Parts: sequence; C-alpha cells; structure tokens
Amino acid sequence: MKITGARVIVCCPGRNFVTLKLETDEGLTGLGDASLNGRELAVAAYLTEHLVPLLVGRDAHRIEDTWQYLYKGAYWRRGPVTMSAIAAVDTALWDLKAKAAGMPLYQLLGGASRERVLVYAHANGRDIAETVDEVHRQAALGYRAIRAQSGVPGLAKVYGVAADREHSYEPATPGLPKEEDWDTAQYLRHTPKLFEALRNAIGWEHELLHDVHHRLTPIEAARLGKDLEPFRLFWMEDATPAENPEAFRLIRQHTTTPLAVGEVFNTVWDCKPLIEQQLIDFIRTTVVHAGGITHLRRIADLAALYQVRTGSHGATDLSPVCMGAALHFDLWVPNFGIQEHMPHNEATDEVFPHAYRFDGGFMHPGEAPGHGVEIDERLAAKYPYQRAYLPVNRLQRDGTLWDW
Ligand code: EZ4
Ligand code: CO
Repeated sequence: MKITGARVIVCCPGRNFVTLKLETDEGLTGLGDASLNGRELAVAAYLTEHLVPLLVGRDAHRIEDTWQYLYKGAYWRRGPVTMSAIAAVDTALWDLKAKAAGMPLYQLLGGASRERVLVYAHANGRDIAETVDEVHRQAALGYRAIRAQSGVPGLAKVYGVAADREHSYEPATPGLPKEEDWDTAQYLRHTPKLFEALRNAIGWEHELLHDVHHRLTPIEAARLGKDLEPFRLFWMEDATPAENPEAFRLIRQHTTTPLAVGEVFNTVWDCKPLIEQQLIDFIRTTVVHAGGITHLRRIADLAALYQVRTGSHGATDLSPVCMGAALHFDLWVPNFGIQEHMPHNEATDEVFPHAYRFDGGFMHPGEAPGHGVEIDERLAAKYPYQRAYLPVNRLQRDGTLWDW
C-alpha cells in the first residue's frame, strides 16, 4: 500500500484543528491529528513543507520505519512542533493499517484489555457553590470521575473556569493573549475548602481530580497535597512546572496525594526520570503531542515497570481524531489509569464524524476499521482558521509574569 497523497487540513469549528490526511493507491485514507493549541500553523507548515514530500511514495505499512525516519532523520529531535507532526503521520498510518486489516485499531495493538474506558469530566464554577452544582450535574450525566475547579475569591479569572455557566471552558481566544491574575496564598486557602465541600455534598463514591495547572512551587504544591489528603483525590495534576523533574521529589516527600503530569511532554525522555524515580503516579501524555501511538506505547511500557498508569490528556483542543486514537490506545494499554473527556461542540462533532461513544461514565472507541474518526472536508472548509492564543498569567501583587 503506497502513499499517493498527503494533505493538511486546517479548520476552526469553534477552535482550531490541524488534520493530516494520507491517501493511498488502494483507495484507503488515514487521518492524524496535529493540533497544537495557539501554535497550529507551525505544525501545519512543518507537515506541508517538510514531511509531506517525504511521505508520498512510501509504503504505508512501514509505520515503525517511517517513525524512525522522521524522528532520527530530522536531526533536530523532540519538541512539541516536531513531535505533533510525527504524531499526525503515525496516527494516520495506524489508521490505514487497521483499515487495510479490516479491524478496529485496538485489535492491532493487541486487543482489548478491558470492556470500556473510564473517563473523567470537568466541573467548573465561579465559586464553591457553583462547582458543587456542576459536580452534581456531571454525576447525573453518569460520570464516575470528575475534575473540579473553582474561582478563587479575590482573583478575577483562574484556570479552568468559564466566564458564564452557559459555556464550557475554552482557554484559547481570538485576538491577543488574555491576561489572568494569580495569588498563591488565596488559592492555597481556598482549594481545600472546595474539596471539603465536595466530599460533604457528593460523598465518597466518585473519584475527584484537580488540575493545579503549573501554578505552584514545589513546596507550595507539597502543602496543597497534604491539605487535600483527607479528601482522597484520584490525582493532583501539574502541581508545578516539570522542566525540572527533581521538583517532584520534593512534593513526593511530603504527600500521599497521587501526582499526575505530562500533558505538555512530547517524548519518553521527558517522562523517564519522573517514572524511573517513582515521582509520579499517572503519566498524561497523549497521542497528538507525544509522537503518536508508536511512541505513546514506549512511554506506557516504561511506566508499567514502575506501576505508573496512563491518564491521557483529552481537552477540546485535541481533535476528535486524537480522541478516537487515544480511546483505542486506552482500551488496549495494560496499565491504563483514566482518560480525560471534555465533549467537543456540535460543529466539531459534525466536521469529525466518529465511531466512539460515551455511556455511563465510560467510553468505547467503537468497532469501525481504523481509529473510527473521519473528516467532512466540505464542512471543514466552512470554518476557516482563526488565530487564537492561550492566556498568560501575572501575579496580582506586582504584575510579574507567572506560569499559566
Ligand atoms: O489547558 O489543553 O487538563 N487539561 C488541561 C487543558 C490545557 C489545554 C491547553 O491547550 O490542562 O485544559
Ligand atoms: Co491539565
């Protein structure tokens, strides 16, 4: 099966998605997600200018060789742009191979290790009462695991909280980056109260999660982890920036709250010290930003040696193509933990028809050959790219640029 064409499709049905479509001499097509929030066109150009010319004429079945060719052949290894582009090619090739075999992708990976994939929902409120309501609402939809975020008194806007209750949280906005403000002391006083209120309201049957989104120093994260211990979180995510993996040792020494990290990682090398030194419990890399299915398997296999489980990133800035591929991966991966699930808007679901489904707090990738996600290119063309940026964050006290 030879690759005869490769095209990059950029569309914005509410937010920007970059999709790679491979065509073959057998008439099969394969899709890969290449969306990198706020830097979409860098990946699109990497694909169009540098990878597409290498793909046409290649044997579509040689997934591993193509991965190695693109990774080692670039000379400039790693990085989110390179790895998202390689991920798109890899995902599209797995899609093609599974379609050629007439099997859902999870069968090629080794078959299902479980019946269904546990997912967690987002619950966001401007204050504790709203977040409690929202957790009840997500539980009523069937979710067994729920991530809870709340506004902090005194702060105008914090990560994860939508401006009003009608809209779900969408960080990237058109125009120049929005500026948010931050105060660690106020956040550290508020967050344990949120989880105390949640446990009082919802009891202990549901898993509760929280995303710190990189805002704390290691010792502050250690304090929060300790304060949250009575509420038995499933995990505390991105407690501190992870460029320095040693930071997690300090957190680890102080708390038994499980730690999750990895949505901004792009190779196994980012994960290696955290996994091997057992500084984390969940690794959150996903298909699009960590080199595709081929590389995600390497990360998961390393993690399995240390009882670290997967918890793939699944925010709405990852396209349904990534979600579909991730669900096949999740159904197979032996050391599965949980999968993030933020439903896409209606327009996105129309542009990307898919076989995956949600039922009672779990998802399933479906039985369609390949990863089960397609693109309606005519509809996609009605939603042209719109430049958008993620916000930046400044300390409220003096305007110092902080981690977002
Ligand atoms: O802010 O995907 O766990 N989910 C997250 C996301 C990220 C966005 C960034 O593009 O942290 O909401
Ligand atoms: Co996160």
